[in-house]
Amino acid sequence: MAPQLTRLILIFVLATTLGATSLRAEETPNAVRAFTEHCAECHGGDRLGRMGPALLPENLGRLRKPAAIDVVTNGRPATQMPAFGATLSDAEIAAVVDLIYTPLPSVPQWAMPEIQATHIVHNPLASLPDVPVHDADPLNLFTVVEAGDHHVTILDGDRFEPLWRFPTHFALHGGAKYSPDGRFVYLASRDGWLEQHDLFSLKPVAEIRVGVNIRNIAVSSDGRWVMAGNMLPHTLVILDARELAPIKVISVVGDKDQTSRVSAVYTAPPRQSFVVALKDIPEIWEIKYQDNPKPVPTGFVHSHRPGMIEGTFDFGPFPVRRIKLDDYLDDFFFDLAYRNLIGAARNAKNGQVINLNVGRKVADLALDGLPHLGSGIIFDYEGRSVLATPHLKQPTVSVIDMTSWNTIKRIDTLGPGFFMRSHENTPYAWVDVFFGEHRDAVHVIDKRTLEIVRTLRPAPGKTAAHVEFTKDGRFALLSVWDDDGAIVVYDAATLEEVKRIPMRKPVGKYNVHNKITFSAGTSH
Ligand code: DHE
Repeated sequence: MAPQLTRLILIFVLATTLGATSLRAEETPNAVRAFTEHCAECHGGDRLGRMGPALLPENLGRLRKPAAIDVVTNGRPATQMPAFGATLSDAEIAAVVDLIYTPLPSVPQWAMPEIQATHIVHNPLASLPDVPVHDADPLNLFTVVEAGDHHVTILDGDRFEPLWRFPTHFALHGGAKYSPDGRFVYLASRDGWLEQHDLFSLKPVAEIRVGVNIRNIAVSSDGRWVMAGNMLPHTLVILDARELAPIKVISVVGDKDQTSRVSAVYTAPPRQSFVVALKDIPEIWEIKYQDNPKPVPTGFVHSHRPGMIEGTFDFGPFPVRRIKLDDYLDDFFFDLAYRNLIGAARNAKNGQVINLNVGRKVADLALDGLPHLGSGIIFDYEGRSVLATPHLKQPTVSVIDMTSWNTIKRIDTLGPGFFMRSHENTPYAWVDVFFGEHRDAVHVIDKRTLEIVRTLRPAPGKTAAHVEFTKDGRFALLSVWDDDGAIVVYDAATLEEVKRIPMRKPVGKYNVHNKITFSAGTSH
């Protein structure tokens, strides 16, 4: 071999060896490996969502890639999403973000046939007794969600003793919803399952998978329908509340054929409708469930004149009225008459008030720091109705006059809070400090003075969160949010501890009476 050729081969071999050394396999950002190690537990190995949302291009909605990199690096405040900036390199984070913006070869279909195929009736209603098999007050029961081992405990709200404990689907989220008489409880899991249980016989009634990833559910005030709002696919599903037979799937599609995840769905009893906010289309949908909805105008009705209804109407059962907004809504809340909807958007600086009768925004609210409105409450203060809500990103509670929509007070807290609760029969409102070093603290605020009067620490070092009252408002039940946790019962007048019931990471608890009477001190 000519010496020149030998030198060339040597240079080539050296170059490739050096190249390989500088790009060793373990240093190459391997997106799938990083995803499997760090993300799959919460978001699912298939990226279809588990405890965390599905991570697919069609579900990332308004989130741009640089913002996604920021979320993976720094975490997302007010969620369970941790920061990976110290665990993963920049290149690995970029690779994981590229991966989640890559479409899956196919996203599972979850239309009527797939939904129907999962429907199981465990105990037909006709086989169930007409009266409770227990002697507890059926209206003073609590449904307690235990996230530690994915169970629910039904708690007697007078004796504070568990009546029934049963396993649930993975990661229930959102409030338990009851039939208007309080007999049936409906639960939704993040992975798309809906369950119905009977609080008379203490037996499961039915279950069905309505989506791949569910947002939340609502029960109509006439007790006939359940509506589920999905994150994936982008649909609303209406079911017969008796045994969860699916009735109708509504695709969530905007004017430009864009689809949207559902932010939340709630029932509005005086309006006989479900109200739905959307994450990716700036609209609210109102869907009437009463038997014979009033005839509505045909086609597209559009008017900018004040006082005129604006929206599009869809026909047939469960007609959809669409109300256009200036901004997307992530969470919302109603006034007591269900005339106004008070909404908050994750990226917005202000809240907005939308009058549902005229179908348009009527006021902006000075609400920055992402108030968690679904966790807010209403009460009377100096003769007027006020709304109070914690903020997920600020250590404060805002108190807002519901006539002028002005903020009348900001109450400083030890950290941002998630849930605020009260009851008509107590002068106090309770708010947790869910985030930060004081997450073991709960403030008690006097509704008459808007001052914090006591700060409780039921289990130092462990998160204390989510309060709910007994039917009569005499006791407040608080969660110690730990696998080795507890429900702590306080006397709501003396603020002294009465009892501690061990539970596996109890999250939310929902009193039958307070929910079905739409108490102003709790969520609905
Ligand atoms: Fe929730 C209710 C949205 C994260 C525990 N949460 C709700 C509701 C919405 C919502 C829209 C009202 C549904 C209903 O009751 O019908 N939650 C969101 C989010 O957007 C957020 C920030 C991100 C997400 O993961 O979706 C979020 N939520 C959490 C958590 O990380 C919490 C603390 C733990 C968990 O279980 O996931 C959590 N959310 C709760 C609870 C309720 C809830 C306990 C019911 C409160 C009630 O009293 O009604």
